[in-house]
Amino acid sequence: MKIKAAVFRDGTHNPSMEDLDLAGPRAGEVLVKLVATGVCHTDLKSSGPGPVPKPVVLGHEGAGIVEAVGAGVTKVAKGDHVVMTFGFCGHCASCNDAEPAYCHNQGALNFFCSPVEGLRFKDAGGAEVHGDFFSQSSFATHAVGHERNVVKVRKDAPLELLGPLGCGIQTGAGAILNDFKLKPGQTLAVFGVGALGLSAIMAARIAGASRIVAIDRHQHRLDLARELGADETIVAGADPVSAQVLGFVPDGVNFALDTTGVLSVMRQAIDSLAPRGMAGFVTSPWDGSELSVSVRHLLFGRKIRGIIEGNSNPDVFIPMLIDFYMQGRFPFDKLVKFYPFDKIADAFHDSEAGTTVKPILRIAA
Ligand code: CXF
Ligand code: ZN
Repeated sequence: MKIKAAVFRDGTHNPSMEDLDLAGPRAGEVLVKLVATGVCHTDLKSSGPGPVPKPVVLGHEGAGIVEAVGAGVTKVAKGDHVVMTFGFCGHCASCNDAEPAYCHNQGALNFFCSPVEGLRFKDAGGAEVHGDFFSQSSFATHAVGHERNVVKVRKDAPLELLGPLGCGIQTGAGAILNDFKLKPGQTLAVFGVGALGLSAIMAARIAGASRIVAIDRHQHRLDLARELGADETIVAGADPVSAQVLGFVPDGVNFALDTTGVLSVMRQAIDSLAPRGMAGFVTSPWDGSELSVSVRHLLFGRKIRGIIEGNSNPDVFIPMLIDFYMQGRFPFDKLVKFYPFDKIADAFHDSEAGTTVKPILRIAA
């Protein structure tokens, strides 16, 4: 079928809006007419050098309406409202253990954009364009996902808002609720309060955290963090942040979440931990550089853990977050600014600059 999509060709944040031919849905797949899609920092990084081949249609926080299903699909039907999430294989050891975010085939299904069945898009000249980014490529009027990474959602929720639950929001909230399993009375420091960090703070409030410390370079984000549940805020600057966190929570925090992937910040998160505390990180330096830690500090039962996609089981966790939102307990709409689809370059710019926490592109009414 003919669709419109944003095609990243030259390593910049400026895609061309193009007419493409889309193949599918194949067996097990779902064709979604997109209503809106979030923009995540992984889209920004993936438009440049790295593992994602070009030209490519990016986008991995799609929300829309099922238009057609391929052979054998039983999970959703035409007309269902869905959120598209990350791809996973469904048959490796992690998937079998219901931890699909750690799928052993994660790279192929999310970043390499070259499915064995062949590329999904052709441009106006008949040349191939990579798709299947995060098993969706949602910067487009239509996207094809596998039924595994398409989550049916309640129809009374505002569909245009829901896409970011597929990645950024579930990553932050899931780190707290699925991975840390923070208990009432425990303490948390969040390093970097963009979409992930703010989602973590809202989730920690739901879980009953006794003290939440937010750290960021931008005062306006810290103001929002306080509004959403942070008790203390720290403007990251010259002084070691860990000393300031210990000023608020002298024993150290039970949990520290780094959302920056900046090694010096990750080290501050680890240095803020109480004995037996856990530091989680949700992204890594794109260049693969390594972290130095004090082994003596870790010896006291402290732990460091990588957390992908909030260790979420999306079919369970995304509807749960929507229920929290509808109950007024998880107001993630406060993070969002909407852009028309053809202003995608502005959305990328504002996300990179930090002036918009979570851009959402409106694609159709
Ligand atoms: C990513 C984050 C880095 C590891 C793979 C998954 N999530 C999406 O943005
Ligand atoms: Zn993402």
